[in-house]
Amino acid sequence: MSQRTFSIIKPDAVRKGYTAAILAEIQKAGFKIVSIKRLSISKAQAEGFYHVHAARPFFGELTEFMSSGPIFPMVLEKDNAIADLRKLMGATNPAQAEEGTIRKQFAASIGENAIHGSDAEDTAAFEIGYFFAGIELQ
Ligand code: YYY
Ligand code: MG
Repeated sequence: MSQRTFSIIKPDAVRKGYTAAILAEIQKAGFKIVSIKRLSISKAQAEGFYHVHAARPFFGELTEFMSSGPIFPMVLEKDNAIADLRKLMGATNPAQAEEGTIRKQFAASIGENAIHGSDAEDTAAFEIGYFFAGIELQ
């Protein structure tokens, strides 16, 4: 069944000029790009987005990094989108990511790992709503 998920091309990948190559991987894998935009977020906005990780030791670094430059948040759609995007992304630590995954190809470290993808239906709904208004999602 068709499903929507949320993704971000993170600041490291944007800085390195990987945006188009990552979008090509996403489209090749059969995702429809429902909506996409380029913007920069504040540290407070990054903290709100990653609130579930607030108690983790890496929270400060993570939110500093996510607010360090432009990002491309996007909403993607396909059958089984949430799980399939996680597969296409590869493991959080790119050193452990499978060959051919986005993180294996484009990420340098666990902290700066090129792409975000929602991990469940409820987090996808929260994350889509955090970055996009209903009028942007038709
Ligand atoms: O969903 P995913 O991005 O694969 O990993 P999460 O466990 O949700 O962590 C979010 C984000 O935090 C991760 O993409 C990089 C960063 N992070 C980190 O810097 N160090 C860790 N040990 C775990 C996660
Ligand atoms: Mg996650």
